[in-house]
Amino acid sequence: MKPVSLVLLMLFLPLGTVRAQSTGADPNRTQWWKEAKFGMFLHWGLYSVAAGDWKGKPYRGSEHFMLYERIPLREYAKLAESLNPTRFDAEFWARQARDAGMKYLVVTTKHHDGFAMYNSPSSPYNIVKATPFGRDPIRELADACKKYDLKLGLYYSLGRDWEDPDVPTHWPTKGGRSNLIDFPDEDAKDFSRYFERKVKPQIRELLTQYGPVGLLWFDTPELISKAQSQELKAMIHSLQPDCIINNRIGNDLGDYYVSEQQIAADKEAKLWEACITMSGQWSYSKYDHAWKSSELLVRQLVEIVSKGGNFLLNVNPKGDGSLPQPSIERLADIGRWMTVNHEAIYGTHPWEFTSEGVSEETLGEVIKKDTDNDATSKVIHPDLYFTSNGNNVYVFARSWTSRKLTVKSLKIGTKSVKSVLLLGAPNKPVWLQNEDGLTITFPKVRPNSVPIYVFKLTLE
Ligand code: FHN
Repeated sequence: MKPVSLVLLMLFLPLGTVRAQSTGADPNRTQWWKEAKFGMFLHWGLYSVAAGDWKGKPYRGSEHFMLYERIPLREYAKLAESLNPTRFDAEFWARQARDAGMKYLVVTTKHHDGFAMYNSPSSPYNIVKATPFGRDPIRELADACKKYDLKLGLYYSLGRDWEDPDVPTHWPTKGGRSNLIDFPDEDAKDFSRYFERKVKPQIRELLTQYGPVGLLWFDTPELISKAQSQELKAMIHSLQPDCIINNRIGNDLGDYYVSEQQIAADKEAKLWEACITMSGQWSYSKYDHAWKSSELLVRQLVEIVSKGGNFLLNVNPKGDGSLPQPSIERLADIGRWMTVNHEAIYGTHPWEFTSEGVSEETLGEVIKKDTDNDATSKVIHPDLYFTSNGNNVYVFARSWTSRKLTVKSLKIGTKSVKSVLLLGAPNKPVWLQNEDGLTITFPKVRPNSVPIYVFKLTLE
C-alpha cells in the first residue's frame, strides 16, 4: 500500500496546543532540564548518506524516503556499505552545541528505518557491524558531552521500525507508517514480539553502554500499549533513575511534552519542549536550502522560553559526519547573541505577561505533516517578549528597528521600575515610567546580525 499521500497527512491541530494532561514529571529529575532551556537535536542516519537522492533522482519523504519510494529493506540496507563518516568529530559537534549556548544534545540512535547508529549487540543492523566505519559514534558523543559539560540525550524511534517484521502502525491510517514492502500483512504483526526482541534489549544497551544518559527522547509511539509504556519507563528508571523521558514513550507518560515544529500559543502549565528544524527538514539533503536566518532562530528561542518551554533546535549532519556550513554559521551567530544575553534565558521563567505587539502573522500555521513539517512562522516583525527571574524582568525587543520602545504592561501605578540596563551595552538607556507605560530610549548600540535587544529591568 502506498504511504498515505501528504494531502491526507495534513492534520489540523489547535494552534500550538501542547496537550495538557498529567505527566509524571519528577521535579528533582527535571531541574537541570528546566534550567537548560536550549538543546541541539541531531538527525543522522543511513538517510544522511543518500542526502536527497535515490538511484540518481531526488527522493520524496526526507528521512522517510525508504517508505515513500517503496524501497525493499535489502536494497535500502546497501546504504550501510557507503556509511563511512570519516569527517565525524564528536568533540566538534559538542563544541558547536556548547558554544551556541546549548546545554544538552539529542542524537538519533535509531530512526524509523531501524538502523542503529551505535554498537547494538542485539541487532547487527548497526553502524559498527554493518559499515566500513566500524566506530561507535554514540560512545564518542557520550565522551564529548562529558568533556564539554553537556547532557547526553538519545532519540529512539519507538513505534516505527522498518527493519523488524512486527511493527504495525496506525498513522494517519492503518499501516500508514509500516514497511508494507517487506512485511505486507499488517494483521500478522505483533508489536509485543518487536518490543521484546528489539526495543527492550536496545534501550537496555543505550542505558548501560554509555554512562549517564540525561534524556531518552522517544518518537512515534504509535501502537505501544499502556502496559508496555509503563514497563519501559520502569525499566529505564531501574537502570538510570535520573534519566528524563519525553511524552512520546506513549500513553501520556513521560516528564515533558513535545511540540513538534510549532510553538505553544501561550505559556503552558506543563513542561514542554519545541523541537524545530533549522532548515526545511530534519535530515540532511543537498536540495534543502530553506535555512532559517539566525534572527528567526533567536526569535524562536526567545518566544519559546518566554512561554516556559525548551527549544530543541535541529542540526542535520551529512553522511560524511560533517555539519552543513549554513548550520555552523547560524550556531555561531546564536552563540554570539547568547554570550551577551544568556542571563535572560537560563534559569528564567515566564513573567506575568508573555509578550506585547505580537503580529498574528508571527504565530505560525496550524497544519502538520509528519516530515518536512515545519509549521512555524517565518515572518519577522518587531515585538516584545518577556522572561523573569526574581525581581528582574527581561524585555526582548525582537527585530527592533526604532530607537524607542514602550512596555505598556508597566504603566505608572503597576509595578515600579528601579533600574533599566541594556545587556551588553556599556552606557545606560534613558527611561521614563508614566501612564503610557515604561518608555526606554535605546543607547547607541553596535549593529548586530541578530537585532534582538534585551533590557534588564529591576523592579522595586
Ligand atoms: O517521523 C519523525 C520525523 O522523521 C522526525 O524524526 C520528527 C522529529 O520530531 N519526529 C517524527 C515526526 O513526528
